[in-house]
Amino acid sequence: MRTDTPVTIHRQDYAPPAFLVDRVGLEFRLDPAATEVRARLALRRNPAAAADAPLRLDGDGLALQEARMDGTVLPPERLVFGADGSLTIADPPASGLLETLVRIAPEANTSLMGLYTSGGNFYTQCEAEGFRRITFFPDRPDVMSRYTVTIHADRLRCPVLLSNGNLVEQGGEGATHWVRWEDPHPKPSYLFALVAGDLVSVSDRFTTRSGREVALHIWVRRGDESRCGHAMDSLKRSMAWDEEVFGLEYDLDVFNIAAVSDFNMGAMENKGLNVFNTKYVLASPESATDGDWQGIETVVAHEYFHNWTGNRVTCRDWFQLSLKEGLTVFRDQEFSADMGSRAVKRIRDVRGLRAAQFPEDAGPMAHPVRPDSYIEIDNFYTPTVYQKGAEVVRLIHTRIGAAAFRRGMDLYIARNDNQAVTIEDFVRAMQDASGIDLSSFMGWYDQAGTPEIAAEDRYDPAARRYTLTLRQQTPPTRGQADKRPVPIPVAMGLLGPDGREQPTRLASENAAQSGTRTLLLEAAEQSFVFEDVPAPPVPSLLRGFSAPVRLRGVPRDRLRFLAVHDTDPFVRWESGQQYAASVMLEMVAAQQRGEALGFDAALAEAVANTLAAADADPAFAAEALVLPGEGFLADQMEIADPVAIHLVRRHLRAEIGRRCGPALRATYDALADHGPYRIDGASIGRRALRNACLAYLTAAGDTALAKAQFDAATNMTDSLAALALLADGDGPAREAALASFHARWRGDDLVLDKWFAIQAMAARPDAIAQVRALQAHPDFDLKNPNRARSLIASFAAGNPSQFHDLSGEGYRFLADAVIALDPVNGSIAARLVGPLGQWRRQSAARGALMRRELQRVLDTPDLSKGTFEKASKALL
Ligand code: B3K
Ligand code: ZN
Repeated sequence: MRTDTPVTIHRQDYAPPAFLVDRVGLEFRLDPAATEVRARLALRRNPAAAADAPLRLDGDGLALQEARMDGTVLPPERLVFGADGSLTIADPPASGLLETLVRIAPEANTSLMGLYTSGGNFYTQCEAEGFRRITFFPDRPDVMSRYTVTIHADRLRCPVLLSNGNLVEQGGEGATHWVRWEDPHPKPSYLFALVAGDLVSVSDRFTTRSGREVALHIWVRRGDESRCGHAMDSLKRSMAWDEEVFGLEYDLDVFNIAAVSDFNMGAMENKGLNVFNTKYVLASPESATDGDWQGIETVVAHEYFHNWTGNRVTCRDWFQLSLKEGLTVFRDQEFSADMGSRAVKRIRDVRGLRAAQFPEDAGPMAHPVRPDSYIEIDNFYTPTVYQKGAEVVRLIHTRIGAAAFRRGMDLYIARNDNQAVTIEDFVRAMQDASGIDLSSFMGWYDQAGTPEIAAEDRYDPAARRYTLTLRQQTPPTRGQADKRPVPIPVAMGLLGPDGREQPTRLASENAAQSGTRTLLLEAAEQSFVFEDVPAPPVPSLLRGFSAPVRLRGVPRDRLRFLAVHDTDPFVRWESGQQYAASVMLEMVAAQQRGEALGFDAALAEAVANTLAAADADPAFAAEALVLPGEGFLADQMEIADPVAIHLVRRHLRAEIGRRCGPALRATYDALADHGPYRIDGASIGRRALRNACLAYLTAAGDTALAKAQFDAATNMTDSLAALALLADGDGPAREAALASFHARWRGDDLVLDKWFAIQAMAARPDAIAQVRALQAHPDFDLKNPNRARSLIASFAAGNPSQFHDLSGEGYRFLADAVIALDPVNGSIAARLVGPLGQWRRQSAARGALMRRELQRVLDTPDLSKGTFEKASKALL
């Protein structure tokens, strides 16, 4: 158990920083075991803070060698060290130059926060609070400074020395050399970066529309150069897109990306020097799937877009995190939609939101997009802050329209450039640019929980009048029992009995409108009256998923109708999914009662229709073919039954595979790719559809086809799709395929991650024994976040029927992993706790076992505060 109770930070307690730091000079002497960091801070009292506020500098694990103020050594009695690692300087002057020298050990840093080594090279990660592990500093985003960074290092071990901004000087003789980087833009400490080592670059150029020549470099380990093309291409397309869509240009002469295989998350937007997980840089057709390909495009764009939304305009405090993350996710979503199929992109994003954010919003870690408190900010880089945050930006976009949104962005940046601001500043800019009162939209930022809406309608044939009543309510979440209504834009249309879209006229309007319109549901209940409606219509609601809500109670006959006829592709897909979900949930109930599992022929019919029309848009067809996932179904149940859900889904897949066998096989054969391998939207869509067919055919018992595809595959998408299906089954084909895949890819970390993940997610009765055995595999490395996630998180989050095995062994495995990982990397350990927190949604027997494991985690000595926060909140 922790002996202290970690401090909770509250949003309401915000106070401006006591001191500002206008300039920072950093000087590094790099050494894996003992790096020296000399910092010169030009400080002055913040006129906006109390005149006697102390000069407190954050620090974490720093060994102070010396400290001077304006050249004079500070005596020990003026240096007050806090238990949290901080340093307070007694009797500070109103302004002055503080110089400190500290020593740190990058090679001993397994947390991957601050300065650390990976493969003998040096990398940093500072967001959110890692800079304090490098030097003493007011490590908070509202202290923005201009940085000059000098790096000294061994010339042979570290030929490449990088930091933010522009390279301004270099030199050195003999074994060591040095470089100096200057970043002309003021920035918060979390955007500081340093990369040094034996790296090679793939380079290109981009000319901005005002004529700035930008050198682009992607820095990788020797041998990885040939796999950077897609990342570079994505970067150039992102730069062009941001100019075209938002008028935002890059603002330095160089843009560096460094790829590292030990990294806590996807990537980091440090000013001018993005650091990326290799997973989001390196790709070749043989080694990366289409999903990886799309992930690279998205993440490269996301980090690049942060240059304006995050870096030039940053967050006042970490409660405002969604100011940069929600907005930047919205921007990367729009970018990807413009690069490929908008409808398919939207479907995927909504799938992701429902898989991760909806359960979070209904669980113990539910928090508003702008949280009110935290213990460890690292725990709040969540689907709620990112994905729901992006949905809220989208709501505003929908409400005020694209043109006003663009004006709002211009205003937001013009007003707030080089400042650390709040979510109110963003909403105010959108409001001022549009002239539309957006004050009630703050409810979306301040209330946790997923709003539920329901529709009721009435048709009056004599008056040709149609009345649509919409109701909303948000379920209570911890600490927020009563919720007020939020403004919900409901994009909608009306379909006539013939399935055709009808023009609509509200009673308040003079003329009818054609196509989609948006109703604004602001109250708990509101009625919308449509005139001149010739026949009882079917309403198509929430087109394009116009708000992150749960739409309840659409009758099945309407779902079937909409799935076939609606003009909006999202609603067509959604209605098919909701129809299938409602059938499946009924089957789960039957399974629980011990009744035989029937089959709803409409599901096979829908698959047949999808296949018949698949030519027009294979990627959409692939999305439509996939049955709702196990997590999505569990999230619809008060008390989930992961085993019954799994059985039902497997049963249905086999049944559909049998009933639609010939059509599935015909589509599968017709889509065989004989030409050269191509990565474009159309080719990706065809592979997705073909592999969706393969999944049904395999479920129906034809494993020979998967084996043949695995043996013949020349790209990772097809190879992995087949391997996953084989790994789910039994028999010699399984073992042979896994062994040959391992033998072929043993030298490639990113592919080996897939090999671990596929086995962790195989829903076989021996899954727990398998993951335990894999943990002892020589290629397993708990210290590497990608590898740890590929086994542990893939099992706990991606294999629900086995994770929730009634023996409780799945829970024990996860808790053991958290306990082992916590002292190594607390931030990854904390993120693994999540699945155990869902105990309230499980049966009493499972819940008790889950709580026991959470308690065991909590009882562990010296737990990190992040893991403490997750485990203790989960138990509440
Ligand atoms: N801003 C980083 C995330 C940092 C996470 C720190 N625990 C990546 C991104 O969202 O772009
Ligand atoms: Zn981001």
